[in-house]
Amino acid sequence: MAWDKRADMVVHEVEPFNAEPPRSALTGALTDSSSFYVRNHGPVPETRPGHWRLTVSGLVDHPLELDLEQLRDRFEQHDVIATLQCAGNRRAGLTAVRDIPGEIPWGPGATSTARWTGVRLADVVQAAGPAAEAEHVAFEAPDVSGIADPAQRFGGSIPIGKARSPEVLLAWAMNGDPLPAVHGAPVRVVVPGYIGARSVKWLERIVVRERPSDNFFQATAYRLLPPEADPGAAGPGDGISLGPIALTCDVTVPDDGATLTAGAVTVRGYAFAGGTRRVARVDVSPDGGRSWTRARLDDPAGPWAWTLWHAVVDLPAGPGEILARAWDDTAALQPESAAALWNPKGYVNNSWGRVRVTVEPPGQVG
Ligand SMILES: Nc1nc2c(c(=O)[nH]1)N[C@H]1C(S)=C(S)[C@@H](COP(=O)(O)O)O[C@H]1N2
Ligand SMILES: [Mo]
Repeated sequence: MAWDKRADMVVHEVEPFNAEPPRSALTGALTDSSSFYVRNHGPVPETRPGHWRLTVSGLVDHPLELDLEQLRDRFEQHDVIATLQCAGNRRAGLTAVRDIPGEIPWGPGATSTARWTGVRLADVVQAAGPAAEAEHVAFEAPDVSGIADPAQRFGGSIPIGKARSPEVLLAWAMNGDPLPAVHGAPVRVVVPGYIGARSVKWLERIVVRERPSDNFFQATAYRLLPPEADPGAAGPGDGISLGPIALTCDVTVPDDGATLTAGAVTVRGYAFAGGTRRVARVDVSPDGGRSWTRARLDDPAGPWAWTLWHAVVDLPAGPGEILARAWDDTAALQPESAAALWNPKGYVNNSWGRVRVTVEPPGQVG
């Protein structure tokens, strides 16, 4: 498998490489790097660590240019365990409602969790001396994407308040190993709690600005359009900008389409609240929503990591659906139906988790 990924990765596109692990791979607190989902908008750029430079410019008193060694030497090193999640995670649930041409029908695997090592973006921005008018921090990468017309390099931005938060890293290691090329080597941004698109890979430039980035992937894409909008006609500023992730959860075990035996089964899954919220409760239904059982929540590996959960439920015989729904610590519950969430680019399907199962009656003894 390309890019050192596991053999059973679900490959949506070979070039650019876009792939998610099977849902059963998402049952650990950390996702090993060979299972971690990949979301690319263009070809993986060739970057040579020795030639890599990071510039910090824009509304700063002291523009910086740093090589990898200087970045590591000048700033304190930190570890953060963070879940990344694509805004298109679980899009397949929306595509099932109504077709979404030109967008990848991600299952529940466009999310994964790793331990990231690097320096704080806050420290680097502080060293550059941000001006009083600074409101946003923009990131630019060298990979060129034909999704934008004309083709454009990938970029995005976050508000300066988030950029100053200690969890946001410029990371060169993932799960204790050097960052793999496909995940952004030599250095990527990791913005915990925000949609994956803001965690810009192959980072080359940081620009401190008064306004959000004008990059296509900030200004036009990764915005939630109303259902009647024509996505081809959408321009900069249309729709709702996506930043902090919306509360979501899904089932990782059993698999969608599994055949099981009636009786006690353990249902597992992940839940993620995004932003600065926490997962407070998860309920599981073995019978399409007629009855519900409170799931047990594992302690997350850190404040920016998903919450894994499991519940033992009594599965009735017949074709059926296992459902899962999460609450966060503002007592907000996920929306029930994907139909109500349908939007032309297929972002933020945070409806209840659902797997279809066929359940056979217990076998006769003897
Ligand atoms: N330079 C660059 N950074 C990028 C992207 C990209 O295409 N190019 N994709 C973004 C999106 S949409 C997501 S969801 C995450 C995925 O990170 P991963 O591929 O390491 O899982 O990277 C983000 N950073
Ligand atoms: Mo994404």
